[in-house]
Amino acid sequence: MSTALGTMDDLPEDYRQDMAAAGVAPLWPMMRNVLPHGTPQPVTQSGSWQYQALRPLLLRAGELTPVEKAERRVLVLSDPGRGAGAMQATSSIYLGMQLLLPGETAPAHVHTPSAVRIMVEGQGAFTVVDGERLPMEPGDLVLTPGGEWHDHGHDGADPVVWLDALDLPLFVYLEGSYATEGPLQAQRNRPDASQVEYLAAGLAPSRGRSSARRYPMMRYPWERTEAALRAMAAYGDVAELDFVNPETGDDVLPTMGFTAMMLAAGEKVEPPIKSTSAAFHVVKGAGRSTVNGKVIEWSDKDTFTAPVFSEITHQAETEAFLIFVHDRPLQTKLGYYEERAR
Ligand code: GTQ
Repeated sequence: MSTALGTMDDLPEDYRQDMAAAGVAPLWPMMRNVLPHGTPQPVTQSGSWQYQALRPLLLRAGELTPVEKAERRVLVLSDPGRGAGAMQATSSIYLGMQLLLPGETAPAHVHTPSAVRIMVEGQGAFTVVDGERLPMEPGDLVLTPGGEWHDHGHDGADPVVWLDALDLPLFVYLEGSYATEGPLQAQRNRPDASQVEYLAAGLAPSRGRSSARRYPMMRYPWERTEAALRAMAAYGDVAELDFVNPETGDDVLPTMGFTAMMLAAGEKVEPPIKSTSAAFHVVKGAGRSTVNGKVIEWSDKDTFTAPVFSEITHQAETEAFLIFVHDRPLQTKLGYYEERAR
């Protein structure tokens, strides 16, 4: 096994210039940068965002920038490891807090990345995806898969805020990110599929009559998620539930996965070290988490992140509900998802 690899300084200046002129570079001085031993060396650093600090900034954006001038009125949560202005929260996950004021409309568009909304505050907003009107109530998870037309509207009386999670960094990296704008969609006169075809877990439209869509259910109402977590906790099970496609049982999207978790007051959990990066959003409750030694105090509507291979501990002070976004679906497809004992 090689230990000390040759460096750039070992090479004569004229050879370095000739390589650069020929458009090549030696691998060996860079080998450990691109292939470090044992674990990756993430650029991402754990970040945390208190909702009480973001909320006034968002409302100010509402005064300063009309939605027509923004298309999407969003404050992006920038990874501290990449610095101010970073358009990503982890290597693969983009997070943004989006504000919609009463009566506003965010115009229809379609893009290659997928988006998921976790509703944070306010009543009366909705997203229309491929003609299906998806109501957005606090804690709801709403999917906007890549390639599906979507626009947002707001019939309520108070500002509405939600957290956007997108696989945008991947698409930017692949030079595959783009959007197309279009007219507002006509809405089908029918409640969304979570209230009709997929009203109950374990029941799906009869195979003879339906040909399942790729994304059959695009809204996961919070009250059902909370009830299911409470039932598991009441019987002593680890109260963690993955959001899945009700037809296939697969993760809801090809790249990003979403997991809801409940912690009882005082409960402490130490999950294994995972190869995924993650973002945690506190639906309600208070507690503290440690990410690679950094202590993050959290309460209602706060958000924090963890880079790949983080050592994470969660400790709830009150009963707490969190939803976390991770890239396990992508890593599983690429064949390298991994968990390690701590
Ligand atoms: O709501 O469609 O945070 O297109 C970033 C890009 C939200 C959206 C974002 C988007 C959207």
